[in-house]
Amino acid sequence: MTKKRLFIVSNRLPVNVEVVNDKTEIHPSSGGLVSAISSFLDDEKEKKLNKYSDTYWVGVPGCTAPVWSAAGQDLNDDNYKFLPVFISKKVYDAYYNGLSNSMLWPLFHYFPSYAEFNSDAYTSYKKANEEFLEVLLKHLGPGDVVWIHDYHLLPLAGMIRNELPEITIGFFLHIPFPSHEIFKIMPKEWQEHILEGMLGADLIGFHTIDYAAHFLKTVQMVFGLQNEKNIIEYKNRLVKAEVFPISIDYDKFHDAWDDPAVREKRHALKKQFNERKIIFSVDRLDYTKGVYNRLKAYEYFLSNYPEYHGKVVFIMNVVPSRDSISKYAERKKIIDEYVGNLLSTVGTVTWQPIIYQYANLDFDELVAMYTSCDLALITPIRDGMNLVAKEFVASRRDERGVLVLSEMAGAARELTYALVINPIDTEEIALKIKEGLEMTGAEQAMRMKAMQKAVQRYSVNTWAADFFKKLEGIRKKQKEFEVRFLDNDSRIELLGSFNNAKSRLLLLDYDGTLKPFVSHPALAKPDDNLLEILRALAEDKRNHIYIISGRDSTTLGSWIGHLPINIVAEHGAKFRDAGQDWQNEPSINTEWLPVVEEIMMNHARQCERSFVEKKEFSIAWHYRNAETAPGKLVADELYNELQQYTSSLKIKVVKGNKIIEVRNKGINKGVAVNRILKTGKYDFTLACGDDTTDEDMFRQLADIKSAYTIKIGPEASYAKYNLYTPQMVTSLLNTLKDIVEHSGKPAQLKATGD
Ligand code: GDG
Repeated sequence: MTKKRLFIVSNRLPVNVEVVNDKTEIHPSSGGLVSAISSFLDDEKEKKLNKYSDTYWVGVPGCTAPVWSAAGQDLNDDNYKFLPVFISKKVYDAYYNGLSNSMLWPLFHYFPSYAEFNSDAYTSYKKANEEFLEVLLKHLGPGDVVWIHDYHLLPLAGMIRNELPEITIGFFLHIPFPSHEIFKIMPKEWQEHILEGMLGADLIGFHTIDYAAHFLKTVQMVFGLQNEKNIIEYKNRLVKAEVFPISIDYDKFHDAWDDPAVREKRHALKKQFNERKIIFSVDRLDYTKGVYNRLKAYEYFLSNYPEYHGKVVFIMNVVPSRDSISKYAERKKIIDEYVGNLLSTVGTVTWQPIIYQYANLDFDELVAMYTSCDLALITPIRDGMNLVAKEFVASRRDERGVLVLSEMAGAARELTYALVINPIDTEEIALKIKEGLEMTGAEQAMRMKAMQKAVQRYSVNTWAADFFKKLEGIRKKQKEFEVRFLDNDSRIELLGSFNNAKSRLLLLDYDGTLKPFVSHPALAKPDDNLLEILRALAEDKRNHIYIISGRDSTTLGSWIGHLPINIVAEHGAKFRDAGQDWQNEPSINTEWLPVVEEIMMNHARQCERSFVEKKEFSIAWHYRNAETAPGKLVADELYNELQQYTSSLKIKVVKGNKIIEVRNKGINKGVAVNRILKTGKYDFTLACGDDTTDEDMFRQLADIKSAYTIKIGPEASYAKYNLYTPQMVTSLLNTLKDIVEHSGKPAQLKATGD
């Protein structure tokens, strides 16, 4: 097996290069992402599973090109080869501070009023992403895998895809993806550019189901693209959105309990605060982290429960961050003032209710704090995941300590045994602090053990391994989905199989497959030529023909009911075997139809030349004749309203080719084909269809070797082959008719030149 190369891409390289007193200093920086990927790679090496010959890390080095060159070979790490991206200071500032942290960060964390929409900053954002692209293009080759991280690089996957359509790309977003209402606050051009960029990846990872769902909904609202089981069909490719809750190196934190330096610091802290209960928090200085609300809640706790005066201390560590952005500098001032006030109003000569540090803790100090506190108070207003919560849990080898955690942190989805609070509810936080400080040892242990199990189960290497596994999975699925036109060889093979088969199944969609699309469904009546082909084919007892359509049974019956062929109407809700009566799919209900009809009629009135097609068990709104822009607008609105109305009902809203259709759940062409397959043994199957609804049929037949599935049109599909037009289908059927009529003499089996 030839080995691929892996390219990790993040804003910063995991190394800092500085010149101090004329000497170059190299400091590796080991953030959460580095430890996640390193421990995954080590694990793979240990198990001799590593698929990558080399791992490169692409990012901004934080120094100039000459300084970087001077550091030379010393820069290489055991695990990674570093590829620096040099961006001019001006562009970097606008890309990093101006756009990433002053627009994307606040908007994605639901602080729209903090977001600044500066078009020069967006231009720099694009420019910086282009610089990343340029470095990557110098190195990437066939078979390589790229994994891009975070909001700084949202457009990059799309840019790479334009240049290298075949490359494997994963993308992971470390912050929340907001609801489409929030996303759509930014200019339309940016929305499309960002989504297009993200959709350049094969797999897009999020921390929680909510973020993935918001992304899928946003893609639907902005591009009108639906998803099937989290898979979007975009520009003839499949793109999957999945959930991968990032984690920590559990053992590193769990084992640190016994580290002599940690033990010493823990004992010192315990001694210093004697019998006092310790509350602890640590986070970067950021308005999303809820530091101000936390202080308010602590003050409220002290004023409501005065019995705790002198018996509790809150050690609050704030880590300097992004201080060149005004919103961050303002935050610092607000916190400084609040703490000063609290100390002067509540504190006494012998008791400081709060100890506030604005500094970076080293690892030992951090774990000493995690392991000596009685309660960790983590109250972000919004947080993608929050690793501090997981680290605190992993550190508590003693199974003691209480976690008070905001429901707005991604981590709250997994750490369900925390005392979960709403971060702006001061009273609730105060109450939970009290409850936590008074919790029995037995309950603390029960909760802590349950949370430790949750963190351990999906530790950091599992996270990365899971991502790569799913990335391979979607690449495999894409292979089944490619456009492959029915060429001469395949056509001859198909005709040969048909000729040799004893029992043949022909599954034919109608509109767009046997007849081209026309301005109104009623105009698609079959012509004599088509009827003659179908009749001749049906006369051969070896052929079992099904017209399998979304149309109503009355129309289909009146058009082709006189022929000895079977009909499946309304996507399978009704069916009729040749010469028999119509039957309904049991369990179908139509109580919802009048309401949906009214909603559709209201929208049809807003969109000229659109119309509603009412069937017995389903209903469709068509806008093929409408102007493109208003058609799309009304389609989006109608789709949303129908989604809302149908969310609690057993019905499905489906977007097709210039059509929105509502029908019963569990009724589709795949289910219908499954029923048909049980009616006999077929050694040849041909299925033709043009619409998204035909994909269910293609998927159902995907594993049957003797099945030829053909998508009509140039789009990628689960079908094995594509044909351009309905005329080509008729021509193929005509050749099959010739074979039947000449009883399959081999001389007839040559391809006609379509
Ligand atoms: C983003 C998302 C998501 C903090 N102070 C000190 C220190 N830290 C370490 C912690 C932890 C990390 O920094 C902070 O991680 P978070 O997850 O809490 O937050 P962000 O930095 O905002 O990260 C976040 C994350 O990406 C991963 O996807 O969870 O939601 O915003 O590891 O330990 N470490 C040391 N001293 C400190 O003073 N040594």
